[in-house]
Amino acid sequence: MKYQFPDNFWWGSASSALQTEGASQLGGKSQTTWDLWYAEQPWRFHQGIGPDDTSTFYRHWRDDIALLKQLNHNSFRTSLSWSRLIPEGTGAVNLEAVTFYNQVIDELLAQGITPFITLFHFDMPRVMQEKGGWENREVVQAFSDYAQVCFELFGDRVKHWFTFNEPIVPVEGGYLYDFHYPNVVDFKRAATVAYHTVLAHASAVRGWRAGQYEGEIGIVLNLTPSYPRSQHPADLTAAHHADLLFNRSFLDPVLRGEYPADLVALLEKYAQLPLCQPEDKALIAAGKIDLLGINYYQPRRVKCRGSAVNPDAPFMPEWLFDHYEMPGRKMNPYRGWEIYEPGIYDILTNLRVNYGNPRCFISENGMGVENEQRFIENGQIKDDYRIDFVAEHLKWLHKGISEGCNCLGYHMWTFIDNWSWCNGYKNRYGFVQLDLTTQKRTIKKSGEWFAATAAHNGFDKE
Ligand code: BGP
Repeated sequence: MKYQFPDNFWWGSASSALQTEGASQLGGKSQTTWDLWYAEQPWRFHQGIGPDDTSTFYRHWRDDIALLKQLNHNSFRTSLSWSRLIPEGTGAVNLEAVTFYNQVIDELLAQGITPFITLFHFDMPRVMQEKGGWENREVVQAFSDYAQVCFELFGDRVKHWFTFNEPIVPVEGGYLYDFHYPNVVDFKRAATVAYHTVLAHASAVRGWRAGQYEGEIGIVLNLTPSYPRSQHPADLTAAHHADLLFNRSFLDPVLRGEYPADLVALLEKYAQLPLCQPEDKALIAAGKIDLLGINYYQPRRVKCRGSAVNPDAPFMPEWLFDHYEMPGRKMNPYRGWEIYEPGIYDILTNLRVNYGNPRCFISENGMGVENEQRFIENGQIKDDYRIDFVAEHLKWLHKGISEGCNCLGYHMWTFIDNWSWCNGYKNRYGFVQLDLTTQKRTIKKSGEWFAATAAHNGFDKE
Protein backbone atom coordinates (compact mmCIF):
# COMPACT_ATOMS: atom_id res chain seq x y z
CA MET A 1 0.00 0.00 0.00
CA LYS A 2 1.28 3.45 -0.83
CA TYR A 3 -0.32 4.87 2.32
CA GLN A 4 0.12 2.27 5.03
CA PHE A 5 -0.95 3.13 8.57
CA PRO A 6 0.52 1.91 11.87
CA ASP A 7 -0.64 -1.40 13.35
CA ASN A 8 -3.84 -1.21 15.39
CA PHE A 9 -4.80 2.10 13.77
CA TRP A 10 -8.37 3.00 14.74
CA TRP A 11 -10.70 2.96 11.75
CA GLY A 12 -14.24 3.97 12.46
CA SER A 13 -16.79 6.70 12.66
CA ALA A 14 -18.56 8.89 15.15
CA SER A 15 -22.13 9.75 15.99
CA SER A 16 -24.05 11.11 18.93
CA ALA A 17 -27.01 10.03 21.04
CA LEU A 18 -29.37 12.82 20.17
CA GLN A 19 -28.59 12.71 16.46
CA THR A 20 -29.21 8.99 16.08
CA GLU A 21 -31.24 7.39 18.85
CA GLY A 22 -34.59 9.01 18.20
CA ALA A 23 -37.20 7.99 20.77
CA SER A 24 -36.54 11.34 22.32
CA GLN A 25 -39.71 11.18 24.44
CA LEU A 26 -39.64 7.41 24.96
CA GLY A 27 -37.93 4.88 27.20
CA GLY A 28 -38.13 7.13 30.25
CA LYS A 29 -36.01 9.86 28.68
CA SER A 30 -36.63 13.43 29.72
CA GLN A 31 -36.38 16.41 27.38
CA THR A 32 -33.21 18.18 26.32
CA THR A 33 -32.93 21.82 25.30
CA TRP A 34 -33.40 20.61 21.73
CA ASP A 35 -36.89 19.24 22.47
CA LEU A 36 -37.73 22.46 24.24
CA TRP A 37 -36.41 24.73 21.50
CA TYR A 38 -38.11 22.67 18.79
CA ALA A 39 -41.44 22.99 20.60
CA GLU A 40 -40.97 26.74 20.91
CA GLN A 41 -39.47 27.61 17.52
CA PRO A 42 -39.92 24.77 15.01
CA TRP A 43 -39.12 27.13 12.13
CA ARG A 44 -35.51 27.18 13.29
CA PHE A 45 -35.15 23.57 12.10
CA HIS A 46 -34.61 22.66 8.46
CA GLN A 47 -37.92 21.52 6.94
CA GLY A 48 -39.36 21.59 10.44
CA ILE A 49 -37.71 18.26 11.29
CA GLY A 50 -36.91 18.14 14.99
CA PRO A 51 -35.03 15.84 17.35
CA ASP A 52 -37.94 13.54 18.22
CA ASP A 53 -37.25 10.57 15.99
CA THR A 54 -33.75 10.82 14.59
CA SER A 55 -32.34 7.87 12.62
CA THR A 56 -34.01 5.28 14.92
CA PHE A 57 -30.86 3.82 16.49
CA TYR A 58 -32.85 3.20 19.67
CA ARG A 59 -34.85 0.62 17.72
CA HIS A 60 -32.29 -0.53 15.14
CA TRP A 61 -29.08 -0.62 17.16
CA ARG A 62 -28.40 -4.31 16.54
CA ASP A 63 -28.73 -4.03 12.75
CA ASP A 64 -26.76 -0.81 12.74
CA ILE A 65 -23.90 -2.41 14.62
CA ALA A 66 -23.95 -5.23 12.05
CA LEU A 67 -23.46 -2.52 9.42
CA LEU A 68 -20.52 -1.08 11.36
CA LYS A 69 -19.01 -4.53 11.25
CA GLN A 70 -19.61 -4.71 7.51
CA LEU A 71 -17.74 -1.42 7.15
CA ASN A 72 -14.78 -3.02 8.95
CA HIS A 73 -14.86 -0.61 11.85
CA ASN A 74 -12.58 -1.60 14.70
CA SER A 75 -13.84 1.32 16.81
CA PHE A 76 -16.90 3.53 17.00
CA ARG A 77 -17.70 6.65 19.01
CA THR A 78 -21.12 7.63 20.19
CA SER A 79 -22.44 9.48 23.21
CA LEU A 80 -24.63 8.63 26.15
CA SER A 81 -27.69 10.77 26.73
CA TRP A 82 -27.66 12.34 30.19
CA SER A 83 -31.41 12.98 30.00
CA ARG A 84 -32.04 9.32 29.11
CA LEU A 85 -29.83 7.92 31.83
CA ILE A 86 -30.75 10.33 34.64
CA PRO A 87 -34.04 11.94 33.62
CA GLU A 88 -34.06 14.41 36.51
CA GLY A 89 -30.46 15.41 35.79
CA THR A 90 -29.42 14.19 39.24
CA GLY A 91 -30.51 11.25 41.33
CA ALA A 92 -32.41 8.22 40.09
CA VAL A 93 -30.98 6.24 37.19
CA ASN A 94 -33.40 5.09 34.45
CA LEU A 95 -33.03 1.31 34.25
CA GLU A 96 -34.42 1.13 30.73
CA ALA A 97 -31.57 3.39 29.62
CA VAL A 98 -29.03 1.23 31.43
CA THR A 99 -30.35 -1.84 29.60
CA PHE A 100 -30.20 -0.02 26.26
CA TYR A 101 -26.63 1.21 26.68
CA ASN A 102 -25.50 -2.14 28.07
CA GLN A 103 -26.89 -3.87 25.01
CA VAL A 104 -25.19 -1.43 22.66
CA ILE A 105 -21.82 -1.68 24.40
CA ASP A 106 -22.00 -5.48 24.66
CA GLU A 107 -22.96 -5.87 21.02
CA LEU A 108 -20.14 -3.58 19.86
CA LEU A 109 -17.66 -5.63 21.84
CA ALA A 110 -19.14 -8.88 20.57
CA GLN A 111 -18.56 -7.64 17.02
CA GLY A 112 -14.94 -6.70 17.79
CA ILE A 113 -15.66 -2.95 17.73
CA THR A 114 -14.13 -0.90 20.53
CA PRO A 115 -16.67 1.53 21.98
CA PHE A 116 -15.48 5.13 22.43
CA ILE A 117 -17.98 6.90 24.65
CA THR A 118 -18.67 10.62 24.94
CA LEU A 119 -20.58 11.90 27.95
CA PHE A 120 -21.92 15.15 26.53
CA HIS A 121 -22.57 15.97 22.89
CA PHE A 122 -24.57 19.24 22.90
CA ASP A 123 -27.59 17.70 24.66
CA MET A 124 -28.23 19.61 27.86
CA PRO A 125 -31.12 18.14 29.86
CA ARG A 126 -33.95 20.63 30.03
CA VAL A 127 -34.08 20.35 33.83
CA MET A 128 -30.44 21.37 33.99
CA GLN A 129 -30.92 24.29 31.60
CA GLU A 130 -33.78 25.48 33.79
CA LYS A 131 -31.21 25.80 36.56
CA GLY A 132 -29.07 27.98 34.27
CA GLY A 133 -27.19 25.28 32.35
CA TRP A 134 -23.42 25.73 32.34
CA GLU A 135 -23.77 29.15 33.90
CA ASN A 136 -24.60 27.46 37.18
CA ARG A 137 -21.94 25.60 39.17
CA GLU A 138 -24.62 23.23 40.48
CA VAL A 139 -24.84 21.89 36.92
CA VAL A 140 -21.08 21.34 36.92
CA GLN A 141 -21.49 19.18 40.02
CA ALA A 142 -24.48 17.37 38.50
CA PHE A 143 -22.44 16.57 35.37
CA SER A 144 -19.62 15.24 37.48
CA ASP A 145 -22.07 12.98 39.33
CA TYR A 146 -23.58 11.81 36.03
CA ALA A 147 -20.08 11.01 34.75
CA GLN A 148 -19.40 8.96 37.86
CA VAL A 149 -22.59 6.98 37.31
CA CYS A 150 -21.48 6.22 33.75
CA PHE A 151 -18.01 5.09 34.86
CA GLU A 152 -19.57 2.81 37.47
CA LEU A 153 -22.15 1.33 35.12
CA PHE A 154 -20.05 0.89 31.99
CA GLY A 155 -16.40 1.38 33.00
CA ASP A 156 -15.80 -2.38 33.19
CA ARG A 157 -16.20 -2.51 29.38
CA VAL A 158 -15.65 1.05 28.11
CA LYS A 159 -11.94 1.90 28.08
CA HIS A 160 -12.02 5.13 26.06
CA TRP A 161 -13.99 7.97 27.59
CA PHE A 162 -14.52 11.52 26.36
CA THR A 163 -16.05 14.09 28.66
CA PHE A 164 -17.26 16.50 25.97
CA ASN A 165 -17.66 16.73 22.24
CA GLU A 166 -16.70 20.15 20.85
CA PRO A 167 -17.40 22.10 24.04
CA ILE A 168 -16.82 25.43 22.28
CA VAL A 169 -19.85 24.84 20.04
CA PRO A 170 -22.57 25.27 22.70
CA VAL A 171 -20.65 28.39 23.81
CA GLU A 172 -20.67 29.84 20.30
CA GLY A 173 -24.14 28.63 19.40
CA GLY A 174 -25.92 29.32 22.66
CA TYR A 175 -24.22 32.49 23.90
CA LEU A 176 -22.67 34.31 20.93
CA TYR A 177 -24.05 33.48 17.49
CA ASP A 178 -27.65 32.36 18.00
CA PHE A 179 -27.58 28.82 16.59
CA HIS A 180 -28.21 26.83 19.80
CA TYR A 181 -30.61 27.33 22.68
CA PRO A 182 -30.78 29.57 24.80
CA ASN A 183 -29.94 32.05 21.99
CA VAL A 184 -28.17 34.53 24.23
CA VAL A 185 -25.69 37.07 22.84
CA ASP A 186 -23.38 37.97 25.70
CA PHE A 187 -19.64 37.36 25.69
CA LYS A 188 -19.21 37.33 29.43
CA ARG A 189 -21.90 34.71 29.84
CA ALA A 190 -20.28 32.77 26.98
CA ALA A 191 -16.94 32.93 28.81
CA THR A 192 -18.63 31.68 31.99
CA VAL A 193 -20.19 28.77 30.11
CA ALA A 194 -16.81 27.87 28.59
CA TYR A 195 -15.06 28.14 31.94
CA HIS A 196 -17.61 26.01 33.75
CA THR A 197 -17.43 23.43 30.98
CA VAL A 198 -13.69 23.15 31.61
CA LEU A 199 -14.42 22.71 35.32
CA ALA A 200 -17.06 20.06 34.55
CA HIS A 201 -14.55 18.26 32.33
CA ALA A 202 -11.82 18.43 34.97
CA SER A 203 -14.16 17.27 37.69
CA ALA A 204 -15.15 14.21 35.64
CA VAL A 205 -11.50 13.43 34.90
CA ARG A 206 -10.61 13.71 38.58
CA GLY A 207 -13.47 11.36 39.48
CA TRP A 208 -12.41 8.87 36.84
CA ARG A 209 -8.81 8.84 38.10
CA ALA A 210 -9.95 8.49 41.69
CA GLY A 211 -12.01 5.44 40.69
CA GLN A 212 -8.89 3.82 39.18
CA TYR A 213 -10.76 2.58 36.15
CA GLU A 214 -8.89 0.84 33.43
CA GLY A 215 -8.36 2.67 30.12
CA GLU A 216 -8.05 6.31 29.21
CA ILE A 217 -10.01 9.52 29.38
CA GLY A 218 -9.99 12.53 27.11
CA ILE A 219 -12.04 15.14 25.35
CA VAL A 220 -13.00 15.82 21.74
CA LEU A 221 -12.19 19.32 20.46
CA ASN A 222 -12.97 20.87 17.12
CA LEU A 223 -9.65 22.45 16.26
CA THR A 224 -9.80 25.09 13.55
CA PRO A 225 -6.31 26.25 12.66
CA SER A 226 -6.21 30.04 12.40
CA TYR A 227 -4.49 31.18 9.24
CA PRO A 228 -3.61 34.87 8.86
CA ARG A 229 -4.25 36.57 5.53
CA SER A 230 -0.59 37.62 5.40
CA GLN A 231 2.53 37.82 7.51
CA HIS A 232 1.81 41.46 8.36
CA PRO A 233 2.03 41.85 12.16
CA ALA A 234 -1.57 43.06 12.36
CA ASP A 235 -2.83 39.95 10.54
CA LEU A 236 -0.66 37.73 12.73
CA THR A 237 -2.14 39.28 15.86
CA ALA A 238 -5.64 38.77 14.49
CA ALA A 239 -4.89 35.07 13.89
CA HIS A 240 -3.34 34.72 17.33
CA HIS A 241 -6.44 36.16 18.98
CA ALA A 242 -8.76 33.87 17.02
CA ASP A 243 -6.58 30.92 18.00
CA LEU A 244 -6.67 31.89 21.68
CA LEU A 245 -10.44 32.25 21.74
CA PHE A 246 -11.53 29.29 19.65
CA ASN A 247 -8.80 26.68 20.07
CA ARG A 248 -6.60 27.36 23.05
CA SER A 249 -9.48 28.22 25.38
CA PHE A 250 -9.98 24.45 25.67
CA LEU A 251 -6.78 22.97 24.28
CA ASP A 252 -4.46 24.52 26.87
CA PRO A 253 -6.47 23.62 29.97
CA VAL A 254 -6.90 19.98 28.89
CA LEU A 255 -3.33 19.42 27.71
CA ARG A 256 -1.33 21.81 29.91
CA GLY A 257 -3.65 22.07 32.87
CA GLU A 258 -3.86 25.86 32.67
CA TYR A 259 -5.14 28.72 30.53
CA PRO A 260 -2.78 30.70 28.27
CA ALA A 261 -1.73 33.86 30.12
CA ASP A 262 -2.41 36.01 27.05
CA LEU A 263 -5.99 34.70 26.80
CA VAL A 264 -6.60 35.70 30.41
CA ALA A 265 -5.01 39.11 29.77
CA LEU A 266 -7.13 39.59 26.66
CA LEU A 267 -10.41 38.88 28.45
CA GLU A 268 -9.32 41.03 31.37
CA LYS A 269 -8.62 43.92 29.02
CA TYR A 270 -12.20 43.77 27.72
CA ALA A 271 -13.68 43.06 31.18
CA GLN A 272 -15.01 39.67 30.07
CA LEU A 273 -13.38 37.31 32.58
CA PRO A 274 -15.70 34.83 34.28
CA LEU A 275 -15.86 34.58 38.04
CA CYS A 276 -13.21 32.19 39.37
CA GLN A 277 -12.91 30.49 42.74
CA PRO A 278 -9.55 29.89 44.44
CA GLU A 279 -9.89 26.10 44.24
CA ASP A 280 -10.51 26.12 40.45
CA LYS A 281 -6.82 26.28 39.55
CA ALA A 282 -6.03 22.93 41.15
CA LEU A 283 -9.13 21.36 39.62
CA ILE A 284 -8.20 22.55 36.11
CA ALA A 285 -4.68 21.17 36.62
CA ALA A 286 -6.26 17.81 37.52
CA GLY A 287 -8.20 17.77 34.24
CA LYS A 288 -5.24 16.87 32.02
CA ILE A 289 -6.19 14.16 29.57
CA ASP A 290 -4.74 10.91 28.24
CA LEU A 291 -6.19 11.08 24.76
CA LEU A 292 -7.32 13.96 22.54
CA GLY A 293 -10.03 13.56 19.92
CA ILE A 294 -9.68 16.07 17.09
CA ASN A 295 -12.64 17.06 14.97
CA TYR A 296 -11.43 18.76 11.84
CA TYR A 297 -13.75 20.19 9.21
CA GLN A 298 -12.43 23.57 8.18
CA PRO A 299 -9.74 26.19 8.77
CA ARG A 300 -10.41 29.67 10.11
CA ARG A 301 -8.89 32.43 7.94
CA VAL A 302 -8.64 35.86 9.43
CA LYS A 303 -7.22 39.32 8.84
CA CYS A 304 -6.94 42.40 11.01
CA ARG A 305 -10.07 44.47 11.30
CA GLY A 306 -10.62 46.98 8.54
CA SER A 307 -12.91 49.26 10.50
CA ALA A 308 -13.47 50.48 14.01
CA VAL A 309 -15.90 48.58 16.22
CA ASN A 310 -19.22 50.02 17.26
CA PRO A 311 -18.63 50.70 20.96
CA ASP A 312 -22.34 50.27 21.70
CA ALA A 313 -22.49 46.79 20.14
CA PRO A 314 -22.00 43.76 22.38
CA PHE A 315 -18.38 42.65 22.66
CA MET A 316 -17.74 39.79 20.22
CA PRO A 317 -14.70 37.78 19.10
CA GLU A 318 -14.97 39.71 15.82
CA TRP A 319 -13.86 42.85 17.66
CA LEU A 320 -10.40 41.29 17.37
CA PHE A 321 -10.32 40.14 13.74
CA ASP A 322 -12.21 40.05 10.46
CA HIS A 323 -12.97 36.86 8.59
CA TYR A 324 -10.94 36.43 5.45
CA GLU A 325 -11.97 34.69 2.22
CA MET A 326 -8.86 33.37 0.59
CA PRO A 327 -9.07 33.70 -3.21
CA GLY A 328 -9.31 30.29 -4.87
CA ARG A 329 -10.29 28.48 -1.71
CA LYS A 330 -12.01 25.13 -2.17
CA MET A 331 -15.51 25.05 -0.74
CA ASN A 332 -18.10 22.55 0.28
CA PRO A 333 -20.96 24.68 -1.05
CA TYR A 334 -23.69 22.72 0.77
CA ARG A 335 -22.32 23.40 4.22
CA GLY A 336 -20.46 26.59 3.31
CA TRP A 337 -17.23 25.29 4.81
CA GLU A 338 -13.81 25.55 3.21
CA ILE A 339 -12.10 22.25 2.48
CA TYR A 340 -8.41 22.49 3.28
CA GLU A 341 -6.79 19.11 3.70
CA PRO A 342 -3.33 20.27 4.93
CA GLY A 343 -5.11 21.69 8.00
CA ILE A 344 -5.14 18.20 9.50
CA TYR A 345 -1.36 18.02 9.19
CA ASP A 346 -0.91 21.50 10.66
CA ILE A 347 -3.01 20.57 13.70
CA LEU A 348 -1.01 17.39 14.32
CA THR A 349 2.30 19.20 13.84
CA ASN A 350 1.26 21.94 16.28
CA LEU A 351 0.39 19.29 18.85
CA ARG A 352 3.70 17.50 18.30
CA VAL A 353 5.86 20.61 18.45
CA ASN A 354 4.06 22.74 21.04
CA TYR A 355 2.10 20.31 23.22
CA GLY A 356 4.44 17.38 23.79
CA ASN A 357 2.96 15.17 21.07
CA PRO A 358 -0.09 13.83 22.96
CA ARG A 359 -1.92 10.61 22.12
CA CYS A 360 -4.60 11.75 19.73
CA PHE A 361 -6.79 10.68 16.84
CA ILE A 362 -9.03 12.29 14.27
CA SER A 363 -12.41 11.84 15.91
CA GLU A 364 -14.47 13.57 13.18
CA ASN A 365 -13.88 14.67 9.62
CA GLY A 366 -16.53 14.66 6.98
CA MET A 367 -18.44 16.21 4.15
CA GLY A 368 -22.16 16.96 4.17
CA VAL A 369 -23.72 16.94 0.71
CA GLU A 370 -27.24 17.85 -0.31
CA ASN A 371 -29.50 15.75 -2.52
CA GLU A 372 -27.18 12.77 -2.90
CA GLN A 373 -29.93 10.82 -4.68
CA ARG A 374 -28.75 12.42 -7.91
CA PHE A 375 -25.61 10.28 -7.64
CA ILE A 376 -27.47 6.96 -7.48
CA GLU A 377 -26.44 4.36 -10.04
CA ASN A 378 -27.71 0.80 -9.82
CA GLY A 379 -29.30 1.55 -6.48
CA GLN A 380 -26.16 2.90 -4.80
CA ILE A 381 -24.95 6.46 -4.14
CA LYS A 382 -21.63 6.79 -5.97
CA ASP A 383 -20.10 9.43 -3.73
CA ASP A 384 -16.64 9.63 -5.28
CA TYR A 385 -16.33 13.18 -3.93
CA ARG A 386 -16.46 11.74 -0.40
CA ILE A 387 -13.82 9.13 -1.22
CA ASP A 388 -11.57 11.91 -2.53
CA PHE A 389 -12.28 14.00 0.55
CA VAL A 390 -11.30 11.19 2.92
CA ALA A 391 -8.28 10.06 0.89
CA GLU A 392 -6.87 13.58 0.61
CA HIS A 393 -7.19 14.12 4.36
CA LEU A 394 -5.70 10.72 5.08
CA LYS A 395 -2.65 11.54 2.94
CA TRP A 396 -1.89 14.57 5.12
CA LEU A 397 -2.56 12.54 8.22
CA HIS A 398 -0.16 9.91 6.95
CA LYS A 399 2.51 12.56 6.40
CA GLY A 400 2.00 13.78 9.97
CA ILE A 401 2.45 10.27 11.32
CA SER A 402 5.54 9.69 9.20
CA GLU A 403 7.07 12.76 10.88
CA GLY A 404 6.33 11.38 14.33
CA CYS A 405 2.86 12.70 15.22
CA ASN A 406 1.15 10.48 17.75
CA CYS A 407 -2.10 10.11 15.80
CA LEU A 408 -3.74 6.75 16.49
CA GLY A 409 -6.78 6.68 14.27
CA TYR A 410 -9.29 8.22 11.93
CA HIS A 411 -13.02 8.38 12.54
CA MET A 412 -15.39 9.74 9.97
CA TRP A 413 -18.46 11.84 10.60
CA THR A 414 -20.57 9.84 10.23
CA PHE A 415 -21.76 6.29 9.96
CA ILE A 416 -25.40 6.54 8.75
CA ASP A 417 -26.83 9.82 7.43
CA ASN A 418 -28.11 11.47 10.57
CA TRP A 419 -30.07 14.40 11.91
CA SER A 420 -28.01 17.50 12.21
CA TRP A 421 -29.02 20.08 14.78
CA CYS A 422 -30.61 22.94 12.84
CA ASN A 423 -29.95 21.43 9.40
CA GLY A 424 -32.10 18.33 9.87
CA TYR A 425 -31.37 15.90 7.03
CA LYS A 426 -30.35 18.59 4.54
CA ASN A 427 -26.68 17.62 4.24
CA ARG A 428 -25.87 13.91 4.26
CA TYR A 429 -22.60 12.79 5.79
CA GLY A 430 -22.95 9.02 6.08
CA PHE A 431 -21.12 6.03 4.72
CA VAL A 432 -24.62 4.60 4.70
CA GLN A 433 -27.61 6.20 3.02
CA LEU A 434 -30.76 6.53 5.11
CA ASP A 435 -34.16 6.46 3.42
CA LEU A 436 -36.25 8.67 5.68
CA THR A 437 -39.55 7.10 4.67
CA THR A 438 -38.66 3.43 4.99
CA GLN A 439 -35.62 3.78 7.29
CA LYS A 440 -33.81 1.46 4.85
CA ARG A 441 -30.02 1.64 5.10
CA THR A 442 -27.87 1.26 1.94
CA ILE A 443 -24.09 1.38 1.93
CA LYS A 444 -22.67 4.11 -0.32
CA LYS A 445 -19.62 3.67 -2.52
CA SER A 446 -17.55 5.57 0.08
CA GLY A 447 -18.57 3.00 2.69
CA GLU A 448 -17.16 0.21 0.54
CA TRP A 449 -13.97 2.19 -0.05
CA PHE A 450 -13.57 2.83 3.65
CA ALA A 451 -14.20 -0.83 4.51
CA ALA A 452 -11.44 -1.85 2.08
CA THR A 453 -9.08 0.80 3.46
CA ALA A 454 -9.70 -0.38 7.01
CA ALA A 455 -9.20 -4.02 5.97
CA HIS A 456 -5.85 -3.19 4.32
CA ASN A 457 -4.89 -0.68 7.00
CA GLY A 458 -4.10 1.68 4.16
CA PHE A 459 -4.80 2.57 0.54
CA ASP A 460 -3.13 3.13 -2.79
CA LYS A 461 -5.12 5.98 -4.32
CA GLU A 462 -3.15 8.60 -6.31
C1 BGP B 1 -19.71 18.51 14.35
C2 BGP B 1 -20.57 17.87 15.40
C3 BGP B 1 -21.49 16.83 14.87
C4 BGP B 1 -22.00 17.03 13.48
C5 BGP B 1 -20.96 17.62 12.52
C6 BGP B 1 -21.48 18.09 11.19
O1 BGP B 1 -19.40 19.81 14.70
O2 BGP B 1 -19.79 17.27 16.41
O3 BGP B 1 -22.50 16.66 15.84
O4 BGP B 1 -23.23 17.60 13.45
O5 BGP B 1 -20.28 18.69 13.12
O6 BGP B 1 -21.96 19.40 11.26
P1 BGP B 1 -23.43 19.79 10.85
O7 BGP B 1 -24.30 18.71 11.35
O8 BGP B 1 -23.71 21.09 11.53
O9 BGP B 1 -23.42 19.93 9.37
